[in-house]
Amino acid sequence: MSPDALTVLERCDVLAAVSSSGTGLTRVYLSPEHARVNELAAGWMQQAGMTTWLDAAGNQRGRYEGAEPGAPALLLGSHLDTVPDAGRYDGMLGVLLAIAVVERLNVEGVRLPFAVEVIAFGDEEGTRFGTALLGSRAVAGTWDADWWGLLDAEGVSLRDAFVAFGLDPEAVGDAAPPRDSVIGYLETHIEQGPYLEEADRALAVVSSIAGARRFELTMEGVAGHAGGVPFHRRHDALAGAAEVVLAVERIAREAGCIATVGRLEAFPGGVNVIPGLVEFSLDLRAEHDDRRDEVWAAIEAAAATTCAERGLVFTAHETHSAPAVVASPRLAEAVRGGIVSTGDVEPLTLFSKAGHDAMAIDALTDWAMLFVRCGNGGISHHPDEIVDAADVAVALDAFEATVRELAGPAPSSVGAT
Ligand code: HGY
Ligand code: MN
Ligand code: MN
Repeated sequence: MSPDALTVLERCDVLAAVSSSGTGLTRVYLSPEHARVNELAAGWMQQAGMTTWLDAAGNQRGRYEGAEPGAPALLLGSHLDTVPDAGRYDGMLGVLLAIAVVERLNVEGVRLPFAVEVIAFGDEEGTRFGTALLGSRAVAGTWDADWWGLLDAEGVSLRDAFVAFGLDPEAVGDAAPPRDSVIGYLETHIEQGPYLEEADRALAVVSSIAGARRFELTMEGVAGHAGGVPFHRRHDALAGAAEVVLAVERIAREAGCIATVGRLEAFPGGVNVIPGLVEFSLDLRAEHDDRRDEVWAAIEAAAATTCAERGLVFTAHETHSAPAVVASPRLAEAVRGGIVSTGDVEPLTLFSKAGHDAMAIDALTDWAMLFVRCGNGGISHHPDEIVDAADVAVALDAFEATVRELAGPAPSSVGAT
């Protein structure tokens, strides 16, 4: 087992200990825990021979110069933030594998025809402010000024969180590099699904990433006495919301899309009170945006029927939208070559149902992704998320080979006899 693959896993454990919750792993954008893992990543980047800086959106950046100082850069990266009660490899593994690739180049004194930059994005999940990909959208130059008013669960605005983190909101545009200073983006990430485990393969090339839309939904009825109000007089917001939740599952399954209600809260919340209001979330994804949007229209229609039958009012507020994106054939071919170099002569290609920072970086430059098998049936966004050390080792070799493949044939050493 290569020592650097074991180091990657040890560093995943070090990062997993940096959590805002006493139990489990939760780390959100622009938090003290985010600042701490940025410091750790910066130290490992410096050890790998990189110059480091915190960019204008709070992403931790590192740069390893090419043969010519100031050359355009190949970007490698993933994210350091997590969902609540997360696993320790979603995002973190990709950042640490990127650093390990640079460390290998540095140890050998290899300088490529391009620079290599590693980006540890600060907010891929959107856990704190609801809208996802904030760090990578800043790097892509697609920051939306409307986001400054987004509030977290404590009522802190994104703008105030920037200032508290030591960032200048007016300078957020500085996180985006000039387009001609970047030659592409590569991300290694756990699959977060069961397909590699079922196929008994360690790695795969990603073909495309599902487009996603997220909503905050409400169902409003009339609160009332759980004993005194007969059924025919009820406007039970929770019964109505439950019908919508099941319609979401039915409609998405029939359409071959993926939809999840991850959060639901009934108010006023008394066991002897008919719920008058339900607030719930919707995460909707599909390989093609038009299909996803058709499913959303069908869900809205189903909600309208429920409201008509039960005398309820349904509202929807969209909190996030990211279009489906397709990997660059050029870069995906290099990833495929990297996998082949590890002995897997017919690499699998998978469509990613999970979202990734590459979705945002697609607006800046070409991208490709390398998937790594995760065990336990591919469980993720869960403390039982797990990877096999041997798979991490082969992923590191494949990732390094991909970067070197993009650099072209190794220059023959001058004066060789
Ligand atoms: O939600 C996702 O698919 C990603 O893990 N943020
Ligand atoms: Mn995730
Ligand atoms: Mn992720």
